[in-house]
Amino acid sequence: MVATPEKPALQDSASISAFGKARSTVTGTPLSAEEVDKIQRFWDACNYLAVGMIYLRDNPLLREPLKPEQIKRRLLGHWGSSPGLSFIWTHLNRAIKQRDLDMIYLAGPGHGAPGVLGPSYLEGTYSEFYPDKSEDLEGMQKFFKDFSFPGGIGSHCTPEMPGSIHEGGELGYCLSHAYGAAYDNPDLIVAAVVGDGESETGPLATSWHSNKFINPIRDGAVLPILHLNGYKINNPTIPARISHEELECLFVGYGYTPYFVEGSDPESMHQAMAATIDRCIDQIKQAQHEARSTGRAFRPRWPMIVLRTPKGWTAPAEIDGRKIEGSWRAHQVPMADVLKNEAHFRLLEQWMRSYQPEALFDESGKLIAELRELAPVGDRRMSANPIANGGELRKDLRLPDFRDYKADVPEPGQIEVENTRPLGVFFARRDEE
Ligand SMILES: Cc1ncc(C[n+]2csc(CCOP(=O)(O)OP(=O)(O)O)c2C)c(N)n1
Repeated sequence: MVATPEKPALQDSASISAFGKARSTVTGTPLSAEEVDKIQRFWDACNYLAVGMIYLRDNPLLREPLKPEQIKRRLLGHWGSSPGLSFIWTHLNRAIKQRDLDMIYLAGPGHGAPGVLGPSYLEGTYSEFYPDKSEDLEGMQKFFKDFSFPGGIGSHCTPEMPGSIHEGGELGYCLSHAYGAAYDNPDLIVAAVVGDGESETGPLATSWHSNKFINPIRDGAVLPILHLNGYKINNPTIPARISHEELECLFVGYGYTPYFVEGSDPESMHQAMAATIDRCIDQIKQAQHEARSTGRAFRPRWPMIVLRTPKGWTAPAEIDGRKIEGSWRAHQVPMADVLKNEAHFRLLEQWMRSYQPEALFDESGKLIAELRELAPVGDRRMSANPIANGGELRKDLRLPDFRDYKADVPEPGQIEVENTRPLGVFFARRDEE
């Protein structure tokens, strides 16, 4: 008998750290030091708002020392996903501005709504839709207080949220919705953030294959971004526990070109993310140009990004000796006992002040102009894009009168008619009209 040669065991990635300087497939430093600084501060503002929404009901810019009565009685919301979601948003904004892109954003982990509501408020869109949440101290206070409050702002990316076509409460449908939006929308790029936990659901695991149905001439593009923050509530995710090679092969097998961006050091992560998004947009535009100029609808190997960061990125590293940033404990409210624990209460204030709100917002409470300039304007804002704002592009359905397709039934049980055939005729006529 011939002995089977021993295969080397697959490397386990439990040791792949989400921390440290950026490691990325695309290298390069496309940003100036000034751009890195501004992007960082815009993201700080997003993170500040996310924490504020989860914890505060008053004193929104901490203009006075925090008091217990300014904390919400019931703390509800998800911090863990939020910093990654707003990090991605901030970087997509740069690409939109630079290239005048028509782009929308879907947050698969829709429970990370604070990470999407924040940028939408900073871009001014939220206040345009909801004038009581104005861009000043008073508006920010209402914005914080109403988050996850009965009758107020939903804790997930609800339909009422400007720019949201995907709620994300039931995990699994992000890519299906994203591809649905891209079909027949040739100029649109749909950025679709998929949670690594979400990626384990049946619907999501199947929907990677939707890239097979994209026609690069007639349809827009989807840019999937796997948000690999390692945990799904209390457990590690499978994508975070397989080797780099296996993960890469998985997405190559699905027909994508995967680009990795991994780490936590802000400066190098900003450079890596900017360089990677630039590459992805170049690749999308190149494929579309090739198909549209030749009339050949081939299937490109569309780009996708794997973003590995600590869960709850920028939260306190540890509380009472227990890891928070980069751990499952960051999933929801990292310190749910701030009203009972004085040390945690102080730590919350310290955490919020670490984003330096006084340098991000002006006297009135509005984001300072030099940071506001980072966001696109008008309909180019992902939060204001008409494609993602219910009712703005409403068209009447072309519907012939269904009564014209009815089956005549003179007496019960006398005739046999299929239901699908008349329905097919109905649809065919509808398309003719
Ligand atoms: C279909 C479904 N199953 C379970 C849940 C409960 N749930 C809410 S958040 C979450 C973890 C999601 O993890 P991930 O997608 O990685 O998002 P993140 O870690 O960024 O919060 C789970 C399992 C859900 N919302 N939907």
